[in-house]
Order: sequence, then structure tokens, then C-alpha cells
Amino acid sequence: MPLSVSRIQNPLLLQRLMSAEAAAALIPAGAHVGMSGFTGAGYPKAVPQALAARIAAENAAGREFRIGLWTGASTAPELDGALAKVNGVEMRLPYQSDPTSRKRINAGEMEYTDIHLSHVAQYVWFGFFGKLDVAVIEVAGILPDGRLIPSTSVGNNKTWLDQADKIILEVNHRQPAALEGMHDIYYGTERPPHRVPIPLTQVSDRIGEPWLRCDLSKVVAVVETGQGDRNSVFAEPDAVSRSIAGHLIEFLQQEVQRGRLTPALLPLQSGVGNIANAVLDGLNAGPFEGLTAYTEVLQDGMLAMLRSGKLSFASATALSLSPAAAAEFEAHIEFYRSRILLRPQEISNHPELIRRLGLIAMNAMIEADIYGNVNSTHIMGSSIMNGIGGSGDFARNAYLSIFMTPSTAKDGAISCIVPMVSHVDHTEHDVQIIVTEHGLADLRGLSPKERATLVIERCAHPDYRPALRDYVARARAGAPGLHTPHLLDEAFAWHTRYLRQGTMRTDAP
Ligand code: 0RQ
Repeated sequence: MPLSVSRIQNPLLLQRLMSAEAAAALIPAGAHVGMSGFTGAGYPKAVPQALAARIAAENAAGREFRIGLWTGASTAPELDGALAKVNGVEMRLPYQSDPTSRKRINAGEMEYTDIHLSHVAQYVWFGFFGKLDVAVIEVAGILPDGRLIPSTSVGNNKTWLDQADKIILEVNHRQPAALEGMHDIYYGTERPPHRVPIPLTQVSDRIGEPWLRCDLSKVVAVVETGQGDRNSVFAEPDAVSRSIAGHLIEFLQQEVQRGRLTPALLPLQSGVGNIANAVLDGLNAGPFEGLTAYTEVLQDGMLAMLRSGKLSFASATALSLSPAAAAEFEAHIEFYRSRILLRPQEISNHPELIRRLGLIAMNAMIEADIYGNVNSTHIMGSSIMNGIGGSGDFARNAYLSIFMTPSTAKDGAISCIVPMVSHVDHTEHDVQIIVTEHGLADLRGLSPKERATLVIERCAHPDYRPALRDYVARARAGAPGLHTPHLLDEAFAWHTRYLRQGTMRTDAP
């Protein structure tokens, strides 16, 4: 049986089968395009590249052709990279981590709206970003009645399918057919003032359907693809990330001893990157049992915890796995089927659910200041790295809000603990715990002055402690009794003063 017949079971949609080039030709210049994809999982692989080729040809002919690109979160070189290379994106939202896009954004060649991931779907329903013209969605298959089997991420796909005028579907034969049944698409979210509580009280609760609904009359093209997701390999945990994990696990053990957590902890949320993955490795070898996760990205560390039995269930919106972990997932998909649910990001990141479930939120950061404000997004206050992603959704509403970083960046040339962050993503009110390889500062219940001492003595690199202590002493002396003493001129100058010239990266990959 030809692949198209097995994966595209709806006769009407089978008739819409065409090449990626023909499908890309249906996207008009200036369109708002909602594409699938969340942290390198479930993004369309062929149409974006065909669109990029078309944009390059249009530009070569002297015609400007750019689109507004909306996704779930970051994608991959075949999508963000390909479109950014031809300067085809006029405006991007809500999260990216692509080197070429980053360069374009920081060069003023691409506009970027960096927003909380839980906000995206509802802002589109509210009409805050204007009309969505086209949806380009990767799916694992199409049922006879036209319902869609979602791929390795759900992200904003439900909203894109619902809101777009035209739909282009990429049916990817490389994604496991056995993904069917591992999704939970909730259709009960209304606009205010008609909202009702979301009926989810346990991470494993099913509240929706395994398939995406699709208005077949809007589908203008179906394209077949066969490439896997392109996710990078995680670095083996190094001494720094192992120390961070160690401090965190020790802290969680103390919380259990104090009766503020049980040995099963509370549902874990884990951010992206090597440190987050190292913490999960640490938890996998640690003393806690019967853990659960309510997170947005399920990466290698969590898969290993499911396999070992440390983690009994994980709810996420994306399976962002390295090639080796993806192979493990596919080889044992029946094992994972009863332990993983993928949901829309408006549910995985929903403040109501995060507060109700009482999550332990663990996210990486760029820098924290002595009073507990956190910068997750900007280098030197001005240059975007990736975006806030879901970190704000989780930090603001979690049971425990934890931020982690090595104490220094750029081989020690930059302190990640500073007097005043150069950009604020998470205020002191949303940050409870700061961890570096040197230690952990528990800021709960402390005044700003108490926090400053703790953050410097526990978390700052010893090389930077004298300068930070000196700053605090002079700020306090200059303004005795003030609540949050600062020397503003110096606070603003810190980032340039303590930066060895020539080490700063302006075009970070
Ligand atoms: O640069 O690659 O040139 O070495 O920033 O830093 O230490 O490799 O850490 O990859 O875990 O990323 C906060 C960006 C951390 C990420 C951030 C430089 C450093 C390096 C990256 P190089 P690391 P990571 C759920 C949660 C926001 C979104 C989020 C992120 C590069 O975790 O995007 O949390 N978070 N979402 O050298 C100058 C400093 C620096 C610095 C680091 N103080 N000054 N450069 N760097 N600190 C997931 C989603 O929402 C999708």
C-alpha cells in the first residue's frame, strides 16, 4: 500500500496531495503564518524550505516577500533557519533559539515579540495580533473522517487550525504511527467572560481528545514528508551542572525533612538546555520515588526517568529528544504510551493548572541580581538570546520557583550574579530559589537586604564576591535604612566594568 494511502485516510484530503513547492505557492506575501513546532519537535520540514526558496527567487526578481511567523516555540534549521537566511520573516513570535534569526533580530532586520507561551493562543483568539492567514501543521496521519493525528509536539496547533483561513498539512511518515493516542487536546477553553474551570487535577488526567479537529474545507494542500525531528545531543553533565544538581537535590531533601514536600515531591517542570538535563540526571540517581512531571518540554533526562521508574507520569507539549533518546522512545513506545500525554501549550503552561498542581519549576537563566530579579533573555540588557518561553508561566505560579545558572559565563569573564539585572524577565516577587555551582540561596520570606547577603555568599563566584560585597556596603552606607539600596550609576555600569573587552558575544549561535 502506498504510504499516502496508509497515513492519509481521508479521500478528500488525498486529492489535495501536492509538492511542497506547490503548497508554498499558496502562501501570499505578507501573510501571518502559524506553523507547528515546539523546541525542535513536530515542525513542518518541507513547506518552510520550499517557501524560503520561493522568497529567495522573488527577492532576486526585485520583489519583496516576507511573512509574519508564529509557532509554538523554537523550531529547527529547516524552518526558522531557512526562512531567516533569506530574510523572509518580517515578524516572529513567540520564542526562537535559531542563530540566524537571533542575528537578524539583533541587527534590526526582524521584529520579534517575545511573549509568555501560555498567552499565545488566547491572544490570537482575542484578535490581539490580527488575522491568522495560513496554518502549516505537521501531523503523523489523517483519519478517514479528517481528524488529525498530532505529531511530536502539540504547541499551538489547535489554535492555528481553528483560526487560520487556509490550512496546509505536512503528513510525516517518519513520525511513529503509534503516537496516535498519546495526545490530549482540550476543546473547552472559552473566552472571558464565559470561562469555566479546566477539569484537570492530576498530571495524568485526560480532559480532551487524542486528535486535532480540522475543518476540511480550509485544507488547501497536503504534503508528504519523511524526515525526523532535528534535535541536538545533550552535553554530558560537567562538574558545574553536577554541582548545581547536587545543591538542588539536597535542598529538596531538606524540604521533605521539614515536611513541606513528600518523598514523591510535587510535579516537576524542567526548562531547556544542558543544566536542566543534568538536574534531571541527578534526580534520576537521587533519593526521590514516584515522581511526576507537568512540563512543556520532555527532554532526554525525563525520558530516562520514566524508563527507570523514578518518574511515573509526564505531561508535556513536546517530545524534544536527541537522536539516541528518540530511537529509545520509538523502540519502547508501548511502554511510554501509558506514561506520557502531550497537550496544547495553553494547557501545559496554564497558570490555573500550574497553581493548582503546585509545580516545582526549574529553569535556567542568564543572570540574577542580588535582590532576586532574573534575566532569562537578554545579553547585556539589549541583545536577545532566545526568549522568555514558558519560564514566566511557571515561575509566577509554581509551588517552588527555582532558577539555575553557572556562577560565571564566558570562562569566568562575566559574573552571572550582578547588582542589578540588565533586563528583567522575572521579578524578585516570582523568584524563590537561586542556584549556582557554589550553592543555593533560599529567598523565601527574606527582606531585600537579607537576600543580597545570601545571594552573594551562597551563589556568586568567589572571584566576584569582594566587588559585590563592596557594592552592597557602599549602597547601604549611602542610603542608610532604605529598603532596596542601590547605587544606580554603578549598577548600570557593572556589566561593562566587569567585562573583559573582547569576550562578549554579539552574534551568539
Ligand atoms: O553562550 O553558547 O556562546 O557559550 O549564554 O548559556 O550556559 O549554555 O545555558 O543553553 O541552558 O541557556 C537562559 C539562555 C540558558 C535558556 C538560557 C551565554 C553563555 C552561552 C547560553 P555560548 P548556557 P543554556 C522552558 C523554559 C529562557 C526560556 C526558558 C533560555 C549562552 O535557558 O533560553 O527558560 N531560557 N524556558 O555563555 C553573557 C551572562 C551569560 C551569558 C550565559 N550572564 N552574560 N552571556 N551566557 N550567561 C522551555 C521553553 O520555554 C521553550
